[in-house]
Amino acid sequence: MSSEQTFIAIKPDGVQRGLIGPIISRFENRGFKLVAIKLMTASKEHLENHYSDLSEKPFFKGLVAYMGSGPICAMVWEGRDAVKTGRAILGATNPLASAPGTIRGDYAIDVGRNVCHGSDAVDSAKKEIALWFKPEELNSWKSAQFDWIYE
Ligand code: DAT
Ligand code: MG
Repeated sequence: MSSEQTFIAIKPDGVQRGLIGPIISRFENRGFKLVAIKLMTASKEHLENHYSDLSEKPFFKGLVAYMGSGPICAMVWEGRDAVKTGRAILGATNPLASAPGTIRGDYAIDVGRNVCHGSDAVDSAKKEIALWFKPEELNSWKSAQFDWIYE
């Protein structure tokens, strides 16, 4: 359980529904550290690259269109076990299967409008961070809360 970085993105529906603040709060409140953030309307090519492992799926075209339909709030969050814990904070892919208390379980209904993305493994997090951010956009800083969050 080392310190990791994970790529978290508030999808166009989450941005449109005013959920940037509440979603950021969940990661901040848990104790994770924000190291990069930007609002970005992604191109078709960029999104096809981001979801390349799903290119054979019947929902791929619709997924890329939805993800490109407006700005996305792209972020990198850092902390102990951040990838796995980030997925737990998000909830299941299908919001109807997500427990209340998770982001998708509290804010979404349809799988195709599930408001938030989170990396599913340390390796994919590295790839996604490199796709969405330039190295100089990642901030290296020590949070003043660090010693109150970690033993
Ligand atoms: P996750 O976003 O939980 O990592 P995924 O990587 O399997 O899930 O799929 C990426 C996105 O694609 C997901 O957030 C919503 C969409 N999606 C997945 N399965 C779907 C389905 N059966 N029908 C429609 N959209 C789907
Ligand atoms: Mg995924």
